[in-house]
Amino acid sequence: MNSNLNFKLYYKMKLFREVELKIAMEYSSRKMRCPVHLSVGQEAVSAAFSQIVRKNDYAVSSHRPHLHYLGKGGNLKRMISEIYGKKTGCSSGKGGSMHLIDTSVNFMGSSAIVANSIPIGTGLALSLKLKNKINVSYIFFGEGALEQGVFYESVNFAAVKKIPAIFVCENNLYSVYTSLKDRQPEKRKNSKMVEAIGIKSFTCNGNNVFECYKIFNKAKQYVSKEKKPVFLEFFTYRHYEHCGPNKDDNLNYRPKNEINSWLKKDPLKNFTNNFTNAHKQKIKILDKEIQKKIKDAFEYAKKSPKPKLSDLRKDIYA
Ligand SMILES: Cc1ncc(C[n+]2csc(CCOP(=O)(O)OP(=O)(O)O)c2C)c(N)n1
Repeated sequence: MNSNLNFKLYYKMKLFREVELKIAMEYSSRKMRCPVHLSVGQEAVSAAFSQIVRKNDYAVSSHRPHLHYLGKGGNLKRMISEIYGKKTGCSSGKGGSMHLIDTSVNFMGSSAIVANSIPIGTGLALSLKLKNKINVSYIFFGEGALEQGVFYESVNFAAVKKIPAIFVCENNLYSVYTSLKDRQPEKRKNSKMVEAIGIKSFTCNGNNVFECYKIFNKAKQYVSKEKKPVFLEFFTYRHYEHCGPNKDDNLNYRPKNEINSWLKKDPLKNFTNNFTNAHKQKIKILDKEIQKKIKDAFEYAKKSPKPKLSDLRKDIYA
């Protein structure tokens, strides 16, 4: 457990968890005026992604994009500023939590409309192929996006055109309050379905950061070698409500035993337990660094100016 990679994976998971918890804590002061979809419990996927993705790869995401943006190398100060609606935000304070975009790190956008960014990420993959680039386009979405027609159009297009797209599905079993079993045929394997459309697919335990790392690595190598797209499905669970800073287990739409069994698989807790006492000192140093980084980002965001009314029509392309 003392390899550099393990510390890097720990650092990212812990940073991601603490950022989301800080947003949750500050939310009640009513200075963040956009809805927030937190990824507490789902950190392993983005932490692993952060160690595989390259600067010139593209990424797009959904309504739950914080950790994908940070994983892609996005700037924490700019993300927190965006959530506070400030001019220094990555979308100039006009997008909010669900509409992060930062072309300086090739994070090409996220959208509140379920599945909306999938064709954009697919188009980016096509552009990479047309320009003979070695890079790939990562397309993040929840399993709810598999209930939208554009997912199938995009996967079909990617298969036919043999483009470097990595479709990343974080399957957390719920679309808002509705369980997977009420939305998709029981026992259907999404990976098998996507394979039938013509794309190589891998599934992965989304609570094991090292497994996630291995799958991202495998996917990247497959796309580079075969020049074809890949579909990845990570099984994971959100610890907080669908949208907002609270827990909503009192609503009883998720069975108690299910919640408890997933909480026991907490990706950060379990990974941290693997470090021996000899590494605790290093972990302490990393934790301190993380707290400072988050404190600085929130102070920066709070102090930053709001966009001016005259900026309202800037950055509009259509
Ligand atoms: C086209 C569309 N339909 C419905 C919604 C309302 N909505 C917002 S998030 C969401 C749940 C999506 O679930 P999933 O894709 O699995 O992502 P998760 O929230 O679980 O991360 C829904 C139905 C929407 N934003 N867009």
